[in-house]
Amino acid sequence: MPLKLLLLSTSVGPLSSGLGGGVELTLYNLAQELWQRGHEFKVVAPENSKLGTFPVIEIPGELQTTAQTQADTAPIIMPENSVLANMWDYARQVQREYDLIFNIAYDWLPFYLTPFFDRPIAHFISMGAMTRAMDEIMERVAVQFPGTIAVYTQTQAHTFPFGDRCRCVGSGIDLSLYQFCAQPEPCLAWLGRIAPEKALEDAVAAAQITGMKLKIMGKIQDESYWQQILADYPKAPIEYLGFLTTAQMQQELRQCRALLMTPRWIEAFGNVAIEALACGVPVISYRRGGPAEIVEDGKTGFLVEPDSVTGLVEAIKDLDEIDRSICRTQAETEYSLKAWGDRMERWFEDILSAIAI
Ligand code: HBI
Repeated sequence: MPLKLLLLSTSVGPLSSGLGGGVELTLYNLAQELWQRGHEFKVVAPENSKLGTFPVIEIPGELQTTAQTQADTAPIIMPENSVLANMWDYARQVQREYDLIFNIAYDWLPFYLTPFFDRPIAHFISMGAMTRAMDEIMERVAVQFPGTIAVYTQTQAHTFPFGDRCRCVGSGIDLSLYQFCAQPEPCLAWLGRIAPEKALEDAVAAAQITGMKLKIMGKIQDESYWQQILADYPKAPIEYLGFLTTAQMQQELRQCRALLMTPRWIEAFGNVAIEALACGVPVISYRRGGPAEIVEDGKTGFLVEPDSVTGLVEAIKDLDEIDRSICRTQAETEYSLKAWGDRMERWFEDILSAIAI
C-alpha cells in the first residue's frame, strides 16, 4: 500500500552541489524508486538544492560542519540559524501528514530528536564511525528503536559499537545510465570528493610512476589539499575534469582502463565502484571498507594493501587479466536499482509493521 514519506537530506551542502558526496546519489535513487513504486514523498534539503526533477522543500540556514573534519572527542557543533535545526523544526510541524520520516544526515540532532517525534524515523547512516558523541547518540536510537538504523555494508556497521543492530541495505544505481565500453583508452580514473580522507595523492603518485594519465572527477571540497597535491606532483599526468553530471562522468569513466579507489578512511560503500563496474571498468582499490566487499579480487578488479602506492602500480600492470564484461555483469546482478529499492521498501515496511502491532 502506498506510503507517505518525508525525506530529510544531508545538511552539509545543497543537493547537487557535490558536497553531499555519495549521499546525493543515494537520495536521488531513493526518490526514483519510491516514485516508481507509487509512494508519496517530499524532500527537505538546504536552499538551492536540486534533486533531478523532484520538487524540494528548500530550507534556509547555515550548513553543518562536516563530521569527517571533527576530532574523535569533538563536541557537537550547531551554528547560529542552523539549517539542520530549521529542517527538523519543519519536520516536527508537518510530521502528522506522513507515515514515516527518513533521515540521511550524519548529524547528532536527528538522532537526539527521534524520541520527541510521534512518527517513526528511519535513519540511514552514510559513513563509518566518526566521533564519540555521534556513536553515543546513534547507539541510543539503535537500542530504543530497534530496526530503524540502516547502513550500506557490514564493514561500515562494525565500525560502530552497535554494529550488530544495523540493517545492511547495500546500494544500487540506475544501470541504464551507464554504457559498457569494451575498448578503453590508456588512462585511469579517480572519482570523489577531493578531500584528505579520499587520499587522491596516492592515485596521482601511481599515475606518475606508471605514466598513465589519470582523469580526476569530483567536487574540490578542500582547496588547500588539492593545491598541495598539485605542488607535490607537478609532473604527474593528471587531468581535472571538474564535478560532472552522471551522464558526463560516465562518458569519461567508461573509456578508462580502471578506476583507482584510495580511501584513507573506512569508505562506507563507495558508489563510484559500482558506477565503474556498470561501465565495464575494473576497480583497483585499497582493501578497506565498502570497496573490499564490492570488488571480486582478480575478477572485477584488484584489492591491494591499504595505503600502498606500489600495490596500486602492481595492479595496474595486471589489468589485462580482467574481463571487462564480467564487471558489467556483477553490477547487473548485485547492484541494480530495483533490487536496492526493494530492500529499502522492505526496511520501511518492517519499521511500520513493528510499531503497528
Ligand atoms: N557531515 N555533519 C555531517 N553531516 C552529514 O550529513 C555529512 C557529513 N559529512 C559527509 C556527508 N554527510 C556525506 O558527504 C557523506 O556521507 C557521503
